[in-house]
Amino acid sequence: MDRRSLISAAAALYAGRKLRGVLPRPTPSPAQLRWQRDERALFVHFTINTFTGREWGDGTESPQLFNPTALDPRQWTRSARSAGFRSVILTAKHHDGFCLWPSQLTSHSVASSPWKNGRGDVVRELADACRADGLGLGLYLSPWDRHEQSYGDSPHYNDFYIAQLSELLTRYGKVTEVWFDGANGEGPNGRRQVYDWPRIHRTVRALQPEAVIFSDAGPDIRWIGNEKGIAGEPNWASVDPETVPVPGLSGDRVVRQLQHGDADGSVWRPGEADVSIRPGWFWHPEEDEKVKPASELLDLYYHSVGRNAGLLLNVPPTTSGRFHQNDVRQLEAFGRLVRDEFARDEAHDAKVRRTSGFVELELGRAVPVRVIDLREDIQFGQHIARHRVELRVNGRWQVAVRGSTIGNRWLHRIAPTKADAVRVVVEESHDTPRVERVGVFGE
Ligand code: FUL
Repeated sequence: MDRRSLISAAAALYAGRKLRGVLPRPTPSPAQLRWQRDERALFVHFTINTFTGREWGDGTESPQLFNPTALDPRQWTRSARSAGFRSVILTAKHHDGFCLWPSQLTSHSVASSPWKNGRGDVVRELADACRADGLGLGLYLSPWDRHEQSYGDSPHYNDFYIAQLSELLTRYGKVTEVWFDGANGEGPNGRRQVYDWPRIHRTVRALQPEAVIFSDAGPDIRWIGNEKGIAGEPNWASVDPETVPVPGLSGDRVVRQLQHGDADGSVWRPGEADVSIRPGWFWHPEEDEKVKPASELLDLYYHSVGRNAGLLLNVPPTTSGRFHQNDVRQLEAFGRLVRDEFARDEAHDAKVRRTSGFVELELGRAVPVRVIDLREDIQFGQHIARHRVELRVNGRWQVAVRGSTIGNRWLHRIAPTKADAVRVVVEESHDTPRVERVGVFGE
């Protein structure tokens, strides 16, 4: 590089740094804010795989196989609601291409199945159940379609896909989340499909302007980078959109960005942590005894919601079309654990002293502190990069725990410590720190 280009490169770098410092930091849209406050969504993987015992169908399955004996989406929504979930996201179409609604675009759907003599519609029944139980409706439409002949002929399949998406977004009332996974295989003859993501996003915006769009690359909600339900630490809601421009990329840089976000990221795109209550996403009878116990689900709650992410927990119906009793039992027990865990905020009548970046709570009595529940006022963006929590034990302050980001919610679990005052000190922040809430939970 010659001297002139060196100087201009240095100037550009400097301008970039300065710009980053003066550009406003990103903030959530109203839909993203609502989504973050909801915390918990239930994932429902159900399709022809439920009947074949597979995780990925290859698209050659006969629709005759789909025949739930007692489909009951109201059972799903009741369990979801009782466990504190605010929406349900259904695999309207998984990779095998079978549609759980009677799509006009293909005969590979419930309309060709014996279920309800081909007159059933799972999406409709779920939409009705969600409405009845006051839950949001989310739909997963797999871009990868192993049945559809036009797959791999990019313009044709893109038209087909947009038409299916439009059916889903116009027939069933309000949709709160549209879910796009990143799996993208070869089409027939080895042709690779190039998806038209801008058109897909435009379609969702036009037909369901209040829905959030999920994928590795957002644009509203990002995948957390693993299927274990665990967010990174730190975890920023902001990302650098250039690092994950489209779904389906892999590599350390991509995973790091998904797990942690980016303190200087220009775009607001909080993480959603998906995980299944069982080893697989779909129901397999041999996994009936492998349902995660409620205590493990509570740990996942701490590692997702408690780390500034959303928890998306999958519960797969059986061939009956209902959740298995083992899943229902653990799901409901999980709901009770969360309720008990946060039943009594010992700080609710505390005397509060606060300045920017410092909050002190006088509890008025000694409490065996077990959980500290922090919230940043993210309407104004996420800025806190490092903080610590101190407890006053027998009149002396001691550091209980150090943390990094806070965001919508950060939960610290500590060994129970009897303290009569709690302090949160922000040690580093990218802009004015706003600790909105400090909850203190005892034994
Ligand atoms: C992935 C799919 O390949 C899995 O089958 C599952 O649906 C998971 C949630 O997303 O992309």
